[in-house]
Amino acid sequence: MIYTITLNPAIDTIINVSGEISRGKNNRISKKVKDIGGKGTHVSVGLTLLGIENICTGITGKKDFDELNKLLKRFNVDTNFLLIDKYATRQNMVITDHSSEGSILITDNGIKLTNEIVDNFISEKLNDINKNDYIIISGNPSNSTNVSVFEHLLDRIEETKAKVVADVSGKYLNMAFKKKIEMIKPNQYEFSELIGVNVDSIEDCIRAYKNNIDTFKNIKYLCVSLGKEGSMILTKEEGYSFYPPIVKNINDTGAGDAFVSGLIYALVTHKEISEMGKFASAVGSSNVEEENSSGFNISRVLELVKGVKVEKLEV
Ligand code: TA6
Repeated sequence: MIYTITLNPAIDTIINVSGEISRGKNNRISKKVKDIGGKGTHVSVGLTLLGIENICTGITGKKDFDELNKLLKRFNVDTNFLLIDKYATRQNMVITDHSSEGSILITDNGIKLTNEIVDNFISEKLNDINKNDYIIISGNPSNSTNVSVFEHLLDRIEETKAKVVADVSGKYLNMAFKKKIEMIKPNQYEFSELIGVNVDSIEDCIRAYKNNIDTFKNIKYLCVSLGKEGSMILTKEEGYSFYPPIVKNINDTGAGDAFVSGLIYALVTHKEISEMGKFASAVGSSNVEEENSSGFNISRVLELVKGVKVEKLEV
């Protein structure tokens, strides 16, 4: 079974304004919708759309969770969250306009997690996980959560020998990096922060990977996303870079999560690495063309995958 874990899920309010948003003028709302937020939730939507059975789990506040759950049920996502009394599911905002320059993301903090909450989560929601399962930790816990609590979660999961995919950043990525992880997906800034070397291109990434090969010994697949520069997947044996076709940027919030759902689909259906990156790039590109942050258009993915350029890398 595949479990996604969202440690800080959200309900996003997507606000579309007419024309190009700018300071000093009245940016009038042309459309406002509620959508799924919080990364792992988006990965579960993607996997469900791709026909991959998964359980969408995580930890959130009880208040307002029903609204998030209803949004997930629209995609027939199987949910099983630990709900914390006295807290609410956080509310984020995604602002889009007609500039095709990308969205503006404004996020609330969320609940401070503790070891006790993590232990309750594991015993109530992940009690049966084992070495045949995949655990997709996508999205950071709230900033107020001590990194030692995140390490506690990783250690509890490591005991089960389940395979872990981590799409987290900052201090949480640095922590995940120390553990035995199947796949991590930093963007170029997170990758630069991880290895302490500035990375601006695919070439920089390869050089940095080769110069730090020992530090990646616990990571089977290193996937680095470089925005418009494309992405790359490196293992000890081989590496490829991927360049998606240009698409109209309606809303790029959620594209990284859609990309992850494409990676996981390819991973669990045993695709070659060259195919894994092509498919994930097409899924991410299809997501960008959608007004909402969650989901993508499957038939559009199958069209876009033909336009993804792949280059084999010397690793
Ligand atoms: O990746 C997209 C997204 O999940 C948005 O839907 C928004 O909720 C945001 O990221 C949350 O990011 P955070 O890092 O605060 O969990």
